[in-house]
Amino acid sequence: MGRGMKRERRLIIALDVEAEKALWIAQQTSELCDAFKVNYPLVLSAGLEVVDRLSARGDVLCDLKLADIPEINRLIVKLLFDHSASGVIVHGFPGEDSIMACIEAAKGDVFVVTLMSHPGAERFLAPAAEDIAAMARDKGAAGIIAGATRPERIARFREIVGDLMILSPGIGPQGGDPREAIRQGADHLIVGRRITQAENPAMAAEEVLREIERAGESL
Ligand code: 3DU
Repeated sequence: MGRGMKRERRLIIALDVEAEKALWIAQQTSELCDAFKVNYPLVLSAGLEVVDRLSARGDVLCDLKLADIPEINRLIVKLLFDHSASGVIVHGFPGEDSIMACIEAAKGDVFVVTLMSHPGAERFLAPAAEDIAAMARDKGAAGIIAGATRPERIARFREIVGDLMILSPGIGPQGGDPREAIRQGADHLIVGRRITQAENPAMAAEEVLREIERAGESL
């Protein structure tokens, strides 16, 4: 990824599984996605070495949704890039100094969470999400995260962030429709369980890729 996430497949696979399974899925799907995403369940159980190991198969986006004071965010971001991360996902609500600390410490892309995909995001994040997206744009983030469960909001985020990347999680078990997220302006879908819980993850990834392509054609 360096600075600049690939936009070839438009799919990021969320590896919220134990380490050996994550490495096996990465091996099966490395040609089918632009990056792998890791989160606390994998990193806390396997350690940051799993990021180094996955990075042999593709770009690794570390979704630790950092939300701390600038100094602690900076230390964590440094650790992640020392372990071969290609990008990080951070929360926007702690404010611009916390975001800036991440951007300054990163040796790759920083993505800022705007509106999450779960129902509870309605109360605090939904009213602030557009403001957060504008801050991400103004501070030099590579892109934003916007849930696929509220696709109409993605169209508005696109107007705000221009050509920054929009990565959209929340499809499959969370109820978001991949085609709708793409049509409303998402660059990439982040997909976890629909692929990782499938009997054949590569086939499940190919199915998502076909949906992305069809949605792109109907634009
Ligand atoms: O629901 P899935 O199994 O496809 O996993 C979605 C992943 O994306 C998971 O790692 C989760 O932490 C992340 N994510 C969201 O689901 C929603 C957000 O708003 C941000 C990240």
